[in-house]
Amino acid sequence: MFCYQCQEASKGTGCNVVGICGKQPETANLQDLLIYTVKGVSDIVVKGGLDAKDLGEVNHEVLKSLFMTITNANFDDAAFVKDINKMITLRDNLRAMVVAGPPAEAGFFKKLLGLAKETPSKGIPVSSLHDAAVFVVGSKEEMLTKAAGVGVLATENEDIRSLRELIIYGLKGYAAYAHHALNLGKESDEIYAFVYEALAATLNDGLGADELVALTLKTGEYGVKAMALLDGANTSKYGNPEITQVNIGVKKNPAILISGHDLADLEQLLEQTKGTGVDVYTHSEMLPAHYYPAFKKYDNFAGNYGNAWWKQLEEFESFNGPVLFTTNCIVPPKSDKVRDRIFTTGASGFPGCTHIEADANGKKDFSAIIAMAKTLPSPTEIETGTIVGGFAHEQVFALADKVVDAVKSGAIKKFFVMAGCDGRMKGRDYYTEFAEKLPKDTVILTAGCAKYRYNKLPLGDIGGIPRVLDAGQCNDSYSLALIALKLKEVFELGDINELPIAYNIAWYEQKAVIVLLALLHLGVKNIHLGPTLPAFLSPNVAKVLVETFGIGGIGTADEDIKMFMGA
Ligand code: SF4
Ligand code: SF3
Repeated sequence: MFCYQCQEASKGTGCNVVGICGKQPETANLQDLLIYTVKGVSDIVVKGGLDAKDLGEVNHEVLKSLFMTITNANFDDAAFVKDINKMITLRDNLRAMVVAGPPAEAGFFKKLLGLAKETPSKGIPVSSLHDAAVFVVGSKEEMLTKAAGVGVLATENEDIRSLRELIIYGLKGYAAYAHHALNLGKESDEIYAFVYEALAATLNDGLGADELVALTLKTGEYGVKAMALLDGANTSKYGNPEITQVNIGVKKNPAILISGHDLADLEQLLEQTKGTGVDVYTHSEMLPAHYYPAFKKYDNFAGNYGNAWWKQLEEFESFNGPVLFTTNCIVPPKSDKVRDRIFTTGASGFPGCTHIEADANGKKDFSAIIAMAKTLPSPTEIETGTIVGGFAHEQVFALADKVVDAVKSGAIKKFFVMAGCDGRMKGRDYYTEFAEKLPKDTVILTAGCAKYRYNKLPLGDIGGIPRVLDAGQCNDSYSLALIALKLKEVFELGDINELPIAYNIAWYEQKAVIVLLALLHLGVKNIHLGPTLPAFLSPNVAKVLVETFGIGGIGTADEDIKMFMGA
């Protein structure tokens, strides 16, 4: 195995024995092969001139496959073998549409693509397709043998490899966001078309560093579109997030803990637990669900339990009830006792945990989780009180006058965007120290699980404006970008970088990569990224990012605050 897609990459270079995240070598290799297969699908779509609007189910499966390979989403080999087989079947049928030769499976076009009639074969020679579009494997052993030659290291030039992987990791985050939107019935052909374009480009040996740098920026442009799509899907269905006090203590009822990012899954769980005497608590990235008006009507939506994902082993122990993962981040459970209480759905999975599939209408049956909850004790209290959040774009726009006055009067000197991920690395204490030591006339704008490093600190407020404004999940970094653009308009500035906003972002997995690329596309400069720079940036690629965009790492909290405050 070789994997360097996340911030925990072993020795800062890559995991090659077993993942620091707990990913086993075979799982890593199967993930490589799945990505390769999806690249093959993209090669056929692009070279065959197929239109994403005709590709229905293929589009959906491509998103899901990319999503499954995100750090800490899915550790289940059986799920990957099944998905590789599914993607190979789709790939082979697509190929039959564009090359001369035997026809596709009977009914394929109608069944999977929703086409009324078969598209006439374009007759491109099969030899024009990449190996990814034609390779054959049967058993899991054959898959693993094939995987050994198609992973990250198959690209020898380290700069090309770095750029290809930067694009692919961005696409993984992008696919995750597009998949959440899809679960709420929102999709867009241009979002799919870009996945095919970009993945096919990563197979093209004719593309050099300049073309790949351009494609990286285009990935950021599409990242904005994917986040906007998801924002529209969430807010049109559940309303605009509003200022909310979230209970962090516990109630007496037995309960289910829901983690991950998928609001459609949460809605189904709340509907099914309503009136059953079972409460629902959020964990980690699901916390911001409390900010949406639509979920406030559920009396059993009891609060948020615990902290960021990496504390789950101890927090699941004391929660006592079952846990539902809708997405990453899963930490491999150490005891059977906890593992037996974990359920997964969507792109997430863990061997030995029950996986709940949707039926043909997208409905999920959570009755087994509810039944288990009823047999288990209620959660053990680990803290009490409330935390405040809900500062997504519309809520902040509603407060705009107050915010603008505070900036004009000098009550607020600077905003710090500290969005992104949290993680278990000791060096992340930096973010707590940084938040604590920031001057009292500064405000933190946050989103993603990075917030858990400072959202329970008594940082106070400035004239009623809390000093930590939480917009929501990592995808709600989109809100932070909209807020910045709004302030630029209000202050009549020509450049977003003239605003009193500094960017000190924590990253961990690939959703943070698409957020970063989206910010770069919006023209944001001088973003600081920590706790360490990505292992997948080669020295030359890192140099381009530093010279073109002023990307930097982090130092000590004291030095960095001085630097950001311009002292
Ligand atoms: Fe290592 Fe991160 Fe890859 Fe896991 S996802 S194997 S920790 S680089
Ligand atoms: Fe967190 Fe996994 Fe990235 Fe969605 S839950 S931000 S790490």
